[in-house]
Amino acid sequence: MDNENRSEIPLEALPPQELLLRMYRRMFLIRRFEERVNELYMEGRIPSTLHLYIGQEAVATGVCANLGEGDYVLSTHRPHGHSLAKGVAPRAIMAELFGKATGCCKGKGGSMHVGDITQGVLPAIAIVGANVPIAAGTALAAKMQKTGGVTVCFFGDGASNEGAWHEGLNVAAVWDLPVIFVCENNLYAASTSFSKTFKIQNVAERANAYGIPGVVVDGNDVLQVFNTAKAAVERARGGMGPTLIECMTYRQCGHSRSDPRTYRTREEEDAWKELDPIPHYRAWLIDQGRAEATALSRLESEVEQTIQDAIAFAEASPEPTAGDIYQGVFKE
Ligand SMILES: Cc1ncc(C[n+]2csc(CCOP(=O)(O)OP(=O)(O)O)c2C)c(N)n1
Ligand SMILES: [Mg+2]
Repeated sequence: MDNENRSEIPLEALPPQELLLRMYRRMFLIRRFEERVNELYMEGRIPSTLHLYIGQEAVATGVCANLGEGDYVLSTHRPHGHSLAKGVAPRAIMAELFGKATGCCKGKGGSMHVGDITQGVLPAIAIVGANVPIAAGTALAAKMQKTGGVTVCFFGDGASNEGAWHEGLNVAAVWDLPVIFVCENNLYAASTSFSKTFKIQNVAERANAYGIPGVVVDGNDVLQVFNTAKAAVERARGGMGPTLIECMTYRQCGHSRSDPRTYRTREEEDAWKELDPIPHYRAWLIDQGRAEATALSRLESEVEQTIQDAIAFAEASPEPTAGDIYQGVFKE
């Protein structure tokens, strides 16, 4: 796909310049954050396991660029990108991955539970599909309290075959709740390919069953994602209820750290790497005269420093103490 044809969005519909650059920065931050986290994991400096978001950065970035204070984001087992895109501090996420007391969940959650309620990101839930009814709940709260906030629920293609997914979509639809359901269709649920578990072409077709709009977008094109999410957020804020957005994308790594990827070919992986959202967007910004290459390189160096700072912060932070164990477990 060449950059000219990649995004057919008319120029007047493009987000303002500052936002265009901020989206590049966010995507680059998510990518490099996870690449470094992966290295730290391989060196044994980060415990537990990891589900990397590498390849899918345009989805979280394009959607969350439409959100602000008072809006909520929910994620599942692949949550680093969603948290970074909504504005959770890299230091807080890194410290959480290290299991340190300064982490966004005080070191008790780890990779699959990152989130920070002060930034509108509910700590992630690793049960596939379980965040969907909870998203309906935060959207219902916003509607009842008239906060004007919207909720974005991120999930995978596999999640849309869970019972909870259907219940959550239905209740959100019948009550016109301010929620945007964002399916990141990366073609696989762990080792199971999409075609083995769906008789339909697209998850978005299921929106019809609940009487809400369903849209399919190129999830590797941050501008398409941004514009589609913008319309869905406006619709939700305007009291017109949910939208289901299906973003077609690909996870470039294995499902988790122990995945030999025998269920897909190296050729398929290479073809998707050609569609990597970050170099495409970088080239588009330069081609369209939206950014100088030197300015982007400078921004990239700043991001590297931010990540380095987050690692140093996490390493220097204290471990949780035994006395902390019951804190944050029960409501005071
Ligand atoms: C209810 C439930 N069943 C199974 C699992 C194990 N599991 C974790 S991730 C995953 C695959 C989910 O696929 P998808 O929803 O497409 O998300 P992706 O991993 O592709 O981002 C599975 C089966 C789980 N965490 N929860
Ligand atoms: Mg998937």
